[in-house]
Amino acid sequence: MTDKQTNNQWWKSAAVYQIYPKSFCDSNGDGIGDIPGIISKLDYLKNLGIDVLWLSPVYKSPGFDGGYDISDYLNIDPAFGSMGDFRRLLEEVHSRGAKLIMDLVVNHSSNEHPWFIESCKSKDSPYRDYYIWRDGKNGGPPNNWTDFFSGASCWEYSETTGQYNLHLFSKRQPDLNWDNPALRREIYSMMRQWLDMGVDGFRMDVISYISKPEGLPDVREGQSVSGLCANGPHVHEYLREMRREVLDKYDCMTVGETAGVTVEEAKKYASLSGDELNMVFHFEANDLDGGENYKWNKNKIELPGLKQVYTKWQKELSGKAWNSLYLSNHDQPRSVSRLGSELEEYRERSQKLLATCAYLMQGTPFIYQGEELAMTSRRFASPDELRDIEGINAYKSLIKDGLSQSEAMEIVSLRGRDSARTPMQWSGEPGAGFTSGVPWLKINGNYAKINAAEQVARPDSVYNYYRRLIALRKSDPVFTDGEYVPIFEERGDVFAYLRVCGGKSIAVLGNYSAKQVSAVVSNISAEIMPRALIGNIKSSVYLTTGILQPYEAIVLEINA
Ligand code: ISL
Ligand code: CA
Repeated sequence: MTDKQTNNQWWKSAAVYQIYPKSFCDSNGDGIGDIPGIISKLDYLKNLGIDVLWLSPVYKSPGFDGGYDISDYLNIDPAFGSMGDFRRLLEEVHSRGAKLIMDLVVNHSSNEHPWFIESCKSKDSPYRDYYIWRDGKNGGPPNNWTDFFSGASCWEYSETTGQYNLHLFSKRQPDLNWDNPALRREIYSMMRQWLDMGVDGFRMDVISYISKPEGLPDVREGQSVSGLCANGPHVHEYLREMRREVLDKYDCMTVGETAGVTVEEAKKYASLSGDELNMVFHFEANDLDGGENYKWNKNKIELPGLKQVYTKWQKELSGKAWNSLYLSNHDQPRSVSRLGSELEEYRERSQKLLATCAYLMQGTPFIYQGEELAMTSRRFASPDELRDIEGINAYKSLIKDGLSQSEAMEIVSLRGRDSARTPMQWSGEPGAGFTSGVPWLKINGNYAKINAAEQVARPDSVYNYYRRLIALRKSDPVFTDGEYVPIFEERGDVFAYLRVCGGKSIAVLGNYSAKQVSAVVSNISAEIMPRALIGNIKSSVYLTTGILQPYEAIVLEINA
């Protein structure tokens, strides 16, 4: 039954945890995280209060883009384990009352997928139209598009048939042709097989790019390939079809990764009427420091811009569509390094602040592995330490632009994707409790200090704060249903809002600066004694003085 029929929108109050399997827990010492490793940590996640696990791809893949290049959608990559291991994981997750969603990467496949291999063989292959093939133009590629990872042409020439195929990402990730009904049927059938096995839904990789613009026109001055391909002419039609053909038949949860989505588009993708997806990830917050256009810089995200984005999405989607709430993921720098403070006195406190302010807005919270420990972005010293195709290419191009090795490595460490993909820090033991072997990507050197074993045992740790925060969110419908009302909107140091529902008001206050600030909520009158529901400072003086300490967050019930 669907959520439309049952009105059981369990995903609205759920807390989701993203696992990047390669870096989560290695059970057999080969340096690569695996499914048995995940199983061994389920109690850690259960204790945190997680309802849904999202696994980044574990399908068979040559691994040129961390598994986002899939060569077999129906099997598990041997590096992660077997199908038996996967079924056991699913059972163990379900037996703890939790759910599991898979990453669905269907804008493109790997160039090693049998469909693509067949597609290359001849123009008459039944798989030819599973991909996007075109003749060249004026002795070159069909248009002037460049790919997201190398900056070279999006078109790969094939000698065999004398045509080019399109790839928005690397050339090892040819784009699938969603305009072909046979391809769509194949994908729906594959999705049904996972759902029939018991999987509880999907996170859909760059799903906003699946419908390419009519005629594949050249990018003109001021346009981008991403802008041209996002939210294409048939994307909503295809998602509605997917909803009818697949999703409506299951009680599942879907979140679309929708690069280039605007609030207007999000209202269609994630409409509460339930025609397409349950929610989407937008990029407007993370793009504030450069984003899609050009992220290889040292720009900082400033609070005023961030508040504007948060508030716009909260207000615009209210009553119409559903928000996702995330601070970072496997493509973004660590949130504490980017938006909080790495200074030892403030690192834990600022991570707690970020979580409090982000996750008490309206929407479904997503926690990226290690955030609950305030893990930091790793700084890499030399290019041979990098593993990510995007970062490696960016390093080369920064060097070409004239930067020194250390300047280029600093930027790639700050903004590249490897920095947040380093192995989970489970303990202070060698290998950080992640592996007994050599990790596939260097562990952050601070694991002796920042690790799960230490934090689980310490009541005021980030981990235990996240546990209380998740429990608080679930304790009262005001956190799911309450209206979002921004306060102190004009301030550049404080992010604050009310959640209001049925005569109840909650105030969430966060000081994003390293200074003490005064922030008295005007509608707390003398007769109303506010009660602090959670806060990141034990000796807070806020209730008596209205003063917030550096990076303080406090949540008040103001008229109970
Ligand atoms: O990481 C990015 C830029 O630095 C993003 O633009 C990213 O490429 C975009 O968010 C799409 O991400 C997803 O699809 C990619 C994959 O590499 C990412 O890991 C995945 O999250 C291609 O499948
Ligand atoms: Ca392993």
